[in-house]
Amino acid sequence: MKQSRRQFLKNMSVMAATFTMPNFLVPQKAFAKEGEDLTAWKITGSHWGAIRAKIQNGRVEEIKPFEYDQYPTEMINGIKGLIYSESRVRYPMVRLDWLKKRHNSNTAERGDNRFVRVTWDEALDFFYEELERIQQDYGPWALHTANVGWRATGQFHSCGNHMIRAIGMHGNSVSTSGDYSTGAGQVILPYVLGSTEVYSQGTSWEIILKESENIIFWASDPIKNLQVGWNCETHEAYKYLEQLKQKVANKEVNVVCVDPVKCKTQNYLGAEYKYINPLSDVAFMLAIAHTLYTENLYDKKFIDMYTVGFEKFVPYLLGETEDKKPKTAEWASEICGISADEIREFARMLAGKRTQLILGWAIQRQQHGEQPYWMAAVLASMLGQIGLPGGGISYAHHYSSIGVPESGAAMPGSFPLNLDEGQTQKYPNTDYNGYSSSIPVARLTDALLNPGQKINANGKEVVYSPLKMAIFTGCNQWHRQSERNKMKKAFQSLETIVSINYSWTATCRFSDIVLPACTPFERNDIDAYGSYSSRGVIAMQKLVDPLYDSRSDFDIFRGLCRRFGKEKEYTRGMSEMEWVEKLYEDCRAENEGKFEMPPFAEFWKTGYVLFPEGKPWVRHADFREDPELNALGTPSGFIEIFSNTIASYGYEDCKGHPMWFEKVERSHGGPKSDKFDFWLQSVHPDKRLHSQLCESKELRDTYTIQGREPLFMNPEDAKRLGIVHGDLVRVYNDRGQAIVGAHVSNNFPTGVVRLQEGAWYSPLNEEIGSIDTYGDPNTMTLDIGSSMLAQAVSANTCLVNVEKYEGSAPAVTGFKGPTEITL
Ligand SMILES: Nc1nc2c(c(=O)[nH]1)N[C@H]1C(S)=C(S)[C@@H](COP(=O)(O)OP(=O)(O)OC[C@H]3O[C@@H](n4cnc5c(=O)[nH]c(N)nc54)[C@H](O)[C@@H]3O)O[C@H]1N2
Ligand SMILES: Nc1nc2c(c(=O)[nH]1)N[C@H]1C(S)=C(S)[C@@H](COP(=O)(O)OP(=O)(O)OC[C@H]3O[C@@H](n4cnc5c(=O)[nH]c(N)nc54)[C@H](O)[C@@H]3O)O[C@H]1N2
Ligand SMILES: [Mo]
Repeated sequence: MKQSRRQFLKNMSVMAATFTMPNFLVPQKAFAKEGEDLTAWKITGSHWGAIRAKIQNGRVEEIKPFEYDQYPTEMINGIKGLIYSESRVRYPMVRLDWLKKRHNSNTAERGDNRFVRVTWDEALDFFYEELERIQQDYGPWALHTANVGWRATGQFHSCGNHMIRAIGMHGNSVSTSGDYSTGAGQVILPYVLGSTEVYSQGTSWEIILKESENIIFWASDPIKNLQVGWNCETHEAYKYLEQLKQKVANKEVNVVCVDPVKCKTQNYLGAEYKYINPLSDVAFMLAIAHTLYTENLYDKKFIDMYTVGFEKFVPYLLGETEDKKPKTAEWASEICGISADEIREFARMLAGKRTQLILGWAIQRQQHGEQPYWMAAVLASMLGQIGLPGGGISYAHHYSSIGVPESGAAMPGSFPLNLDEGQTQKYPNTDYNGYSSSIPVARLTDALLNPGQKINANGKEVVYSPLKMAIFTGCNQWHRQSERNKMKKAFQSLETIVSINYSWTATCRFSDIVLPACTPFERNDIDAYGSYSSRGVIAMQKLVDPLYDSRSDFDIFRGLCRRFGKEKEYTRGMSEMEWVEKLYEDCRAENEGKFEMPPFAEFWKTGYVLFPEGKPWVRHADFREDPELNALGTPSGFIEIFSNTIASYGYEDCKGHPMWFEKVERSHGGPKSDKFDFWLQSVHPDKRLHSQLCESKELRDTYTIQGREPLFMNPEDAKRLGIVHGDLVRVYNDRGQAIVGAHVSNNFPTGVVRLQEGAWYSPLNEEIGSIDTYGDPNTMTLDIGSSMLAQAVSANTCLVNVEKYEGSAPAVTGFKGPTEITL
C-alpha cells in the first residue's frame, strides 16, 4: 500500500475528524517519508511515549515519536538498543550449583554469574517442582511473590498480573504492601488529608497558570520526571510548562525551586533557586510556620474551619514542649543552610500571595519521610489556600502528566489479576503459621535476615516469616532496594530464586532460575494513552517476533499452569489477540454513547483513538466549599494537624504532629558529618526509567564517563580533590563502594553529589564488599525504614566520600549477560 504525501495527510485528517478532534493534540509531522511503504511502519506505546517504528527484514530500523506527541523524550532513542542489547536474556538459564544440587546449593556462589542453558521444558519443570516442594514441605509463608515494579506498559501483558494470577492458581504466598515511589507519603497522607494524594489528579495546569502568583516546586523536577508515565505517556504537561516558562520570562509569576540542586525544571523555567541542605526540609518548613505564627500572617479562619489539632502543634512550634526549642528561623537556619532572614522573607512571600505548593516525592523517600509531607500540609493550611484555584498543595504534579484534565473516557481493563469466580487453587492453604501474609515492600532484606522478628508498621504488627523461595518479575530488586552488600548476605537464606526478565539484570545474576521474557516490542497489546488524562487508546503492535528463545509472560505462565492442569482456567481458553480484542471491545462498550470508538479491526489498523481533553478542575475545591458535606476521609473529616490515631500508636519516630527528627546520617553538623564529606543523592535518572534503558548502549554512551555512571559534583569540590571532569573516581562509605566517572557541573552545590538511581549494579565478583564497577548508588544507600509508621524506603540521600581513582580500573561487569557454562 503506497500513498502519496498528500493522500497520506488527507487520510490523517480524516482519522482525526472521525474520532473527534482533540484540543492540543495536533499531528506534528508525518512519520513516514513521501512515497514510503506505510506497511513497514508500526505503532506501539511505552512508558516513554507512543512511537512509530520502521521494520525492515524483521528488524527494527528506525524509531520516531508518535505524530501527536509534541514533546517526545530522547529516551525513545534507547529502544532499539534495548531490543538488541547484549544484555538480553536469550535462553532459560539455571545457576550452575543450583542445577547440581537444587535447593541444597551453595547460595554464597550467587553472583558469580555462572549459568547453564536449559530447555523451556526443563526450566518450567524446575519452577513448578519448587512451587510444589514449598507448598508441601512448608506453606504459603515460605514463598515470596515480589512486588511488581515498572513492568512494561500494555494492559494485557502487564507481567505482574500474569505472575499473580498463575502463582495464585497454585497456592498462596507472602506479598508486599506499599511501593518504593511514595511509601511514606501514601501512608501518612490518609491520616492528614484523608487520601493518599500522591496518585490523585491535581489542579489543572491551566488554572495554576491563570491564578497562581507563587508556584513553589519543592523537591519536584517535572521537566525531568514527566518524560515517563505509568501508562503510555502523552507528554502533554510540557505544553503548560512551556507557557509557564514564558510567564516567568515576562515576570508574571514568581516560581521558586526548593532543592539542593539547580534541577532541570529550575534551569528550564528560569525559576529562582532556593538552596536547601538535603534532608532538612522539615526544619525549614517549621521555621516558616513559626514566622507565619509569630508575625500573625497565618489564616486563622481556615485553621478553625478546616483543620483540627493546631492548638496541640503550636506549643511544639514555640518550644514549649519537651525539647524546649522554639522553631525560629535562627534555629532552622543551622540545619537547613538558609539564612534566618531569607527564611522569614520566604514565609512573608508565601503568605502575601496566591501560592501553589508543588511537592515531589524524593523528600519522602528518606528517613522520617512522613514528616515533610505532613508538615507541608500544615503549612498549606496556615496559608489557607487549600481548595482555591491556583492555591494550596499538590503532591504529584511531576508524575504522569497529572494536571492535564481527564477526558472522562473509560480506559481498557487488564488481564485478570485474581482467579475467576469458581476457580480453585491447587493448594488453598491459608495458614501462615502466625507469620504475616504481606511485608512492607522495602523491608524484604530485613525480613530475610531476621525471620521471626516482629516489627511495627502503620499501627499493626508484622511478623517476618522464614522465606525459602522468591519470584521476581517486572522489577529489578537489585536496583531498587538499598545496600547491596547487606542483600548479598540476606539473599543467601533463600533456597530458590526465580527471575523473569528480558534483560540480564543484577537480579537475574543473583537468581537460580532465569526465564527469558520477550520485550513489549515483541508482542501485541493495548494501552491507555495518558495515565490520568485518558487521552486515548493506543495499539501496541508487535514490531518483531520474540528474539532468541524468549516468550511473552502470558506464554511463560500458561506453560507453568499447564503443569498443574490449570492452563485453560488461566487463559480462559483465549489467545493473545483474542484478549487484546476483548479488552478493546469491553472498553468500547463502556464508552458507548459518550466517546466514539471504531470497531476493533479498524482501531488496530489505525493504531489509536484519541479523545478530547477534559475540563479544568481544582483539587480540594469541594472540601473547601462544604467541609461537612464533602468531609475528608480522616477520622475527624478535617485536615489533621494533630492525629490522635498516630499518637495512639506510641511510635518514637512518628508522633501526633509533624516534628523535626535528627537523621542517622546528616552532613553539616549532623551525625557522621566528621567522617563523610558528601551527601549522595540518588534521584531518578534523566535518560532512563530506573534501570530500564541502562542496557541500551547507544543511549548509555550519551551520558557515561569512561563507560561508567556519572557522579555529578561541584567544580570547587572537584578541584579540592584533584579531580577533573572525565576522571574516574571512587565513591564509598562503610556500606559499599563504586567506580564512577566525574561529571563536574555548576548545577551542584558544594557538599552534594549525585548518582542517578537505576545504574546497573556491576560487582567485580560475588564477594561481599566487592567494588561496583559501574556505579549503582544503592551499593551505598541506607536500608532502614522511614519510621515505624510507613516502614518505607529511605534511600534518597546518604553520606559518602569521593576520591580520584588511581591505577587501572577493572572492566564494567554488568552488561554482558551470564557466563555460560556447558556441562
Ligand atoms: N537509591 C534509590 N533507590 C530507588 C529509588 C531512588 O530514588 N533512589 N527509587 C525507587 C522507586 S521510586 C522505584 S519506582 C523503584 C523502581 O524499581 P523497579 O520497578 O524494580 O525498576 P525498573 O528498573 O523499572 O525495573 C523493572 C524491570 O522489569 C523488567 N520488565 C519490564 N517489562 C517487563 C515485562 O513485560 N516482563 C518481564 N518479565 N519483565 C519486564 C525490566 O527489564 C526491568 O528489569 O526503584 C526504587 N529505588
Ligand atoms: N526521567 C525519569 N522520570 C521519572 C522516573 C525515572 O526513572 N526517570 N521515575 C518515575 C518514578 S517511578 C517516580 S517514583 C518519580 C520520582 O519522582 P521524585 O521522587 O519527585 O523525583 P527525583 O528525581 O528522585 O527527585 C526530585 C527532586 O528532589 C530533589 N531532592 C532530593 N533530596 C531533596 C531534599 O532533601 N530536599 C529537597 N528540597 N529536595 C530534594 C532532587 O534534587 C530532585 O531535583 O519519577 C518518575 N519519573
Ligand atoms: Mo517510583
